[in-house]
Formats: sequence, structure tokens, C-alpha cells
Amino acid sequence: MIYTITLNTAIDEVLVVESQKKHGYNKIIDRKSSIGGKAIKTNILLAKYGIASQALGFVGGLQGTVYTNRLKELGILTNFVDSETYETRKATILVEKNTDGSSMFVEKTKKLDDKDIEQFFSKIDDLIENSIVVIAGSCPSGFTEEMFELLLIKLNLKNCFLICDVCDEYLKIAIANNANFVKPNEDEFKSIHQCETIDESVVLETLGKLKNYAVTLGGQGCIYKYNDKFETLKISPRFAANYEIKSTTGCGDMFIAGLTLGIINGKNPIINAMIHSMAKALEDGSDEINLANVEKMKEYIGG
Ligand code: TA6
Repeated sequence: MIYTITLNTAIDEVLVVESQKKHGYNKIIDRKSSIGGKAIKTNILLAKYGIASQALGFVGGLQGTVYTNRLKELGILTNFVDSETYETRKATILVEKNTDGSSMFVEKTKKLDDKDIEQFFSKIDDLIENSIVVIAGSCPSGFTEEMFELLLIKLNLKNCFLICDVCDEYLKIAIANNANFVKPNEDEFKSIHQCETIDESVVLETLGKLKNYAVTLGGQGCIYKYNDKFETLKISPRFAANYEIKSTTGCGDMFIAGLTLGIINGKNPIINAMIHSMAKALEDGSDEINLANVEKMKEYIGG
């Protein structure tokens, strides 16, 4: 079984406008509701390929009920702690058609209580061993750095393959605990290593102790190491010339989802990560991907 842990769930309201008029009248030309939170995108992608997975983490409030029901409709097994104090957040994602930029506004989280934490760790103790586990996204209030480290230690002791898409102190904890794969983007990398530009030497210097990792560089591609292969993978400028990039929000999540798929089916995980991430950029929704576009992305990787 593949497990994902989305500690901080959210429902994303995606608003599409021509281009944002600050302090002005903005006509919404499209809106959609996406399933937010980071690790959950792995469940969503695997479900599209008919691969079973289980989603853990925290939900709460009315949004939490909606969140869980939508996942069940997708055939995803959910095993969240349903908190009485914490609430699944609402995020608003503003997509501007005339740029490939999108802006995200994410609610502050309410606090988990001790009962929630206890329930969560007993699920981890009872459920998971010898599995691939994707942990991605922020931690809600009440889930401390110490708890995050305890989670990694427990999963390591259970012989799990840990894929972590986290940032700041949590990224440092994932590196210190030898996560099997980490994926900082440019900002997240710079949050743990001050540098002007990210090149292979600073990546090796910062992440070199890990066996597998990728630093994603948006439309430029990524610098990765996987199974002792270290290289830079570029995205050809022909990609943006041939396709309308609608929204890059969620591309990092889909990178992790594609990587997990590649590990499961034994096909190059990093290429899988890239082509699914690129295909997601062609959609407005933060959880959206058209599988018919995925293979077409391959020709744009490299020169
Ligand atoms: O990366 C996109 C996204 O996962 C959105 O779906 C939105 O829910 C947000 O980021 C959640 O990120 P966070 O780090 O707050 O868990």
C-alpha cells in the first residue's frame, strides 16, 4: 500500500482572471474547486492510474467533511484524524490568464489538540510498515518540529521509503533523518542554503549526504540525484512556445506524485516526475492533470 500524509489539508478555490487589476474591478472568467494540500495529489494521480493508496493526516470542520467525501468519490481510501479543534483550510488561488503566474492565499490553521496527535500516531503505529510514504506540505499549528521528527523516526524504524516535500526546519529534519527523497523548490532550497544562484555545486554541498533528491527550478527543470545518477534535467523553451502554461500551482505536488508512480512501476521516477509536473501546468486547477498530455511532455525534456 502507498501511504500519503497531508498534515495540513485544504480546499483550493481557483479563480481565473485575465490579469489582476490591483484595487480594481476583476471579472472572474472561470472558477473551480480543487482538492488542496500537497501529499494528497499523489493519491489523486495514483487513483487516475487505478493504483490504490491511503491518505492520512488531519481534517476538520465542514471543509474537512467535504474534503473526505470528495476523496472517497475518487475511490481514495481515507484515514484522517477528524479533529474537533483543527479545521481543513481554505486556500484561494488566483490564476492570471495573461501571465503564467498564479498567486496563492492560504488560511492560517487552527490548532490540533493532544487527542488528535495521539490518534494520528496510533494510526502510524498500527498501519504503516515496509511502504512508500509521501509526506508533503506544511504542518498545522500544534504539530511541532519534534513531532515531525518523531514521525520520520517511526517510519524509518518501520522500513518505509520516505518521500518528503517539506520546507524550512522540516526540510532540515528530513535531511538529518536521511529521508529517501526530498524535493525543495528554489525558494525552499534557499531557505536552508543562502545562495544567489542554485547550481550543481551548491546542491551537492547541501544535499550531498542524501541518496536521492531533486531541486526543482520551475520552468528550467531540476537538478537531481537518483540511484547514484546526478544530473541537471532542463525543460526545452519549445514547451512554453507550444503549450499554454495555465497555472504552475500544484506542479511541485504533481512532481512528487509522478515520482511515486515511477518508483511503483519501475519506470524512470525523475522523468515521470517531470512529465506529470509539466502536464499539470497546462490546467488551471491545482489538482488537475490530463493524462493524455503526459507522454507528449517527454519531447520537451532535455535540450
Ligand atoms: O502546492 C500547491 C498547494 O498544495 C495547494 O494545493 C494549496 O493547498 C497549498 O499548496 C497547500 O500547501 P501547504 O504547504 O500550506 O500545505
